[in-house]
Amino acid sequence: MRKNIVAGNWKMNLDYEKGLSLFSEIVNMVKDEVVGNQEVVVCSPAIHLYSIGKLASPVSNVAVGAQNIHQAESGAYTGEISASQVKSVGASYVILGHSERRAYFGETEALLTEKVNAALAHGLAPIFCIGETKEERESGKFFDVIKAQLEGGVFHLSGEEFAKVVLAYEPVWAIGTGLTASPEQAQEVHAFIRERVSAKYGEELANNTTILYGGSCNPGNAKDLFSQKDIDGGLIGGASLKSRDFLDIVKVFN
Ligand code: 3PY
Repeated sequence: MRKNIVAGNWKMNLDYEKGLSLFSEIVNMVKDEVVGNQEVVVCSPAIHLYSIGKLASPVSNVAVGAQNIHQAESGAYTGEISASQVKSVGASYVILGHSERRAYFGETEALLTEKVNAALAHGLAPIFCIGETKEERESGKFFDVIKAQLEGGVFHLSGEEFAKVVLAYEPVWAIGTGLTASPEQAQEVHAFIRERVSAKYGEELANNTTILYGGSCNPGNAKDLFSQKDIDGGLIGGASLKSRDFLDIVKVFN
């Protein structure tokens, strides 16, 4: 059976102390309130990773992730962080292909392929984001866009490698806009993604693939979204910065 995951994406928010205290609150609330098998992941800025990794280690179902890595092993890449460095501070996930990185940092499918390979080579599970812009949705091209992002970013992997990848459908028009895909719109795309995975890797692997929804997911809409057949959790932006809101989303799977 596939895993249900709720992952927070803190983006470039929270100074060191604030990040630590939010993470401690999350860990305590998870201990007290989570009774299901859902996995909780916090993807923090790099400055928090070491310390929150230490706080997370006694709690088996809170994992830590980064928001980016460089594709190279090591070397003269001022300002960058490698997969092995991220792994060495206790992270187990890394978000790759987020639309903000595609749009503001020019990340292409070719580059993302290298980053996905680097993550897997060092035991980090990619949370690989895909999703269409407003124009692509309105012109009806969104299935083509999503297909191309899957083919370009992760379909070069072997089945064994792909089994470690978590996918996240994040419609760009729903990120930071307060707009959310309706449960039906999201389910339609999730079912399409699972069908593409099945065509490439077979039904069993497709049924075991966790596909998250992201894009203005909050405590008010999480239940309706997560009750859809092919939605296995969420990648949470703004609502992951408030422990109560984040936990209320996590607890949809209790
Ligand atoms: C959002 O919900 O804004 C996100 O981008 C989550 O990654």
